[in-house]
Amino acid sequence: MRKIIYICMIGIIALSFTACAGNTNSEMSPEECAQKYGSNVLKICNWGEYVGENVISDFEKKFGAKVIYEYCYSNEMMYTKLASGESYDIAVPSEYMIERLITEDMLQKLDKSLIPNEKNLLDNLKDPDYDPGNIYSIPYFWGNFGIVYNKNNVPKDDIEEKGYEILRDRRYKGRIYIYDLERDAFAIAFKELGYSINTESEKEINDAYNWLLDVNNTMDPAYVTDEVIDAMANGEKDIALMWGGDAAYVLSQNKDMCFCIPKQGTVLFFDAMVIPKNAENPKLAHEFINYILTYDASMDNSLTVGYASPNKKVFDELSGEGGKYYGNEAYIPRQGYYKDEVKHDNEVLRKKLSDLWIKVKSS
Ligand code: N2P
Repeated sequence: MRKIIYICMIGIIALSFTACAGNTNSEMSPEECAQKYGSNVLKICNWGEYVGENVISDFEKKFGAKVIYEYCYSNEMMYTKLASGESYDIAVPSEYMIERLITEDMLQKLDKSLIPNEKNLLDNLKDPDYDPGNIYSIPYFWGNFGIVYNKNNVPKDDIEEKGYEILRDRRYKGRIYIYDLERDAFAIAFKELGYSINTESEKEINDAYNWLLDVNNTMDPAYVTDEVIDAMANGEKDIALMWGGDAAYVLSQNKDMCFCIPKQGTVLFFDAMVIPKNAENPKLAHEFINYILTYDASMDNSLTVGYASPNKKVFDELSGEGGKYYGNEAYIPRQGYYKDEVKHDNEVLRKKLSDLWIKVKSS
């Protein structure tokens, strides 16, 4: 079991970690924090199972801060919260949502003089297409989408040959988990059919819809979010579509589990920290971004949840010989494969996929 317990209550749970005034480990008192940053409260919106065991409490101790930490389980949910005026100091959307938030003028430009640890980033995460120059965002985790499978029940050769088509192999009926995110579920259908995950073609979207419909109607899949992590670590089903980081954790817990990134291509994603326009404590938000890029916080993050670190030293150590994720193919994102793609914001997909995904799941 992960130490961070997954709690699901209509998808959203707010946890408040209150700094203990007078804590002897504090480097800054809450009063000093409030004086320096204007307030000692920092409100964060992040994915579930996505932060190191001590990352928040250490930040609170070091800066005398009180962190209010809310979970979001999709980019669309994050967007809805921000667009409805809810105020966060930090949010951690994926690249395609960052594109949308920039276009809609919902983010603050970062003050790089407050983020000297930006120098710790891996080279390939600097100056990304979705935010040239990292003007609005600093990477938090990155990785692939792929298939976790139980090697005792699903032959390696078979899954490597079939890729996503394994999801329609009747031998695995009722033995499959599908991650409940519309852009990613459609992405695997697009890839299986040889299309771009960013297609705007009505025919291609319709073909992908029919493919997913067929999987739904013939294979009896279970649609899940983060509960899939412990379920696969416990070997409850044979096949699961999962994020690389969650998969890395599963593989580190259960030696029967393997990870396959299909030859049809997959999603390469980048989740990054942004400061929304209406943030109430942007100064402390900059401090948090800088803190996440430290060796200790980055190490705790990746060690706890298994996602690839944006911090070069941490990434190299964990994936290198002797590192916790050495040889763990789920931790190290596949780069440079010609069929892999990064999602882009696209109005056509945005409008259609949400409706079609509901139809798939309720068919
Ligand atoms: C789930 C985190 C998913 C992040 N634990 C993918 N962007």
